[in-house]
Amino acid sequence: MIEDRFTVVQGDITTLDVDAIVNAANESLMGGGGVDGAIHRAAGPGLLAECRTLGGCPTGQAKITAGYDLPARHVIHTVGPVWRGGGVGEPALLASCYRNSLLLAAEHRCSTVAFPAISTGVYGYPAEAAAKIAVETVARTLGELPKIERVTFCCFSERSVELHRVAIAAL
Ligand code: AR6
Repeated sequence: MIEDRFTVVQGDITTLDVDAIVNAANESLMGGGGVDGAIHRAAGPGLLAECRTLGGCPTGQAKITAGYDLPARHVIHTVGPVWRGGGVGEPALLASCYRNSLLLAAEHRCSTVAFPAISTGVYGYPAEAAAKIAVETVARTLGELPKIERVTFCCFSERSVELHRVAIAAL
């Protein structure tokens, strides 16, 4: 069953020893607050130097770098949509973030990948709807990617953990 390949944890994604952690970045890929700031701080200056060479990233797409001082081997930078009420393509763009991140992880032979709750901080996406999209999109995409063994949803709050658990139970 796909959900046997899911783990939900509460904590700081920068501490996870996985093949790739996903960063909720912005289109510049030049760092920021929230999880993006935490990842750049923990990875060290090499990460920003590599990000500068990437030329940014459109919303819904993903780009990969090394993990530098992180325990994770890679960082996959994806750009979630800013929530503007839900009527301008936000759900499809958020789903693209999860799908494209996993496709890129598989291309780089990552078998363990951890995601934060993309767009649910500064970008304002409602957490419950975002958790459903995250879980459903990862489940669907993992069906095509047998070499990805484990996906961790790394939630910052207890509520976010609960929302992801409920969404997994509803699959
Ligand atoms: N580990 C795991 N999750 C975290 C961590 C962490 N260390 N820190 C925060 N979160 P946000 P967004 C959670 O705002 O909404 C940045 O400035 C947080 O509680 O980091 O996609 C970028 O540069 C929330 O649930 O990302 C962009 O400009 C989730 O991570 C913008 O914010 C996402 O919150 C992106 O906004």
